[in-house]
Amino acid sequence: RLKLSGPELLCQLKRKVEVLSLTSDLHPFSMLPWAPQLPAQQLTSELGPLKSCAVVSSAGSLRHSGLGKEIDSHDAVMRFNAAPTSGFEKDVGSKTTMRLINSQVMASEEYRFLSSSLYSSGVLVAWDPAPFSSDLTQWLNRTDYPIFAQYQRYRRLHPQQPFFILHPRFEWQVWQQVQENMAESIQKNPPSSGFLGTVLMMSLCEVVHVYEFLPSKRKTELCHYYQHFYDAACTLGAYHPLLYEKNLVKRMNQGADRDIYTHGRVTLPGFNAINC
Ligand code: NCC
Repeated sequence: RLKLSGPELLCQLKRKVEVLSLTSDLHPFSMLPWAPQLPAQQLTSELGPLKSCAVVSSAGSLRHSGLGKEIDSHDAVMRFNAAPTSGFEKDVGSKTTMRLINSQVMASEEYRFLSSSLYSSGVLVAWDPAPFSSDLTQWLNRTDYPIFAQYQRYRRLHPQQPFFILHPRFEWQVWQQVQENMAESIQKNPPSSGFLGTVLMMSLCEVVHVYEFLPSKRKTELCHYYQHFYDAACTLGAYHPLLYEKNLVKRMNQGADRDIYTHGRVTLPGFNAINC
């Protein structure tokens, strides 16, 4: 199969992936009594366009990076799941514009989704590993975790905070792009939050800097910068096709290789900034 160049990959991603979120008028959600809790508008029409954006992976290699100031200098900063800033400002910054969370974080007791202040700043965006090519009704009745029950509870507690749910079509469109550009078959599990968030930001921002998704010289088996837990699978992937996602990001990077080594920094253009 033909191996696409970086610019070709970027154009393909732009052409074939659309960031879609659930809206209150979308069938079958529109039939449900809690439909009015869903946003009336698409995430992309509410949040963009933005100039410079930072995507902060949760990797252990952010420790001792000193990247906090650089990360905060962006117009918008995206973080993931239960990743905190408090106590780690020097390395990861303190600004949180968007937080992308998986449905496990919303549903498992240990993450205190309904009670922790961690989730209450910025815009929340949630996703659930929906079955491949299932329709929305099937998904609604059989989500991986109880994302919708938790969504309703959270919305009642924080009615003013913007909170979007990604359409499963988006996650599988991204997966398809990873698969189409790899020589081998990849596991049929959705991409990691990190890669979904990167593509999401590429559709909102003029330029996206992704931190420690491609590991720097600080590469470590420490899973997260905020926990004392060691597992190389966090960086290389097990459930998610993480290694393949990273391969794709490496090929699309427009920054210098040196920036990856020193800062764990990748530079990607926003979809509106490329001419295809
Ligand atoms: O670990 P997680 O992701 O929250 O990390 C966010 C994103 O950062 C990138 N990452 C993280 C660690 C690391 N060493 N290298 C990295 O590149 C990845 O892109 C990752 O997506 C997820 O994708 O949602 C994930 O969530 C966790 C977990 O559910 C949450 O952290 C809540 O604790 C998953 N872990 C487990 O299910 C045990 C993880 O597989 C993926």
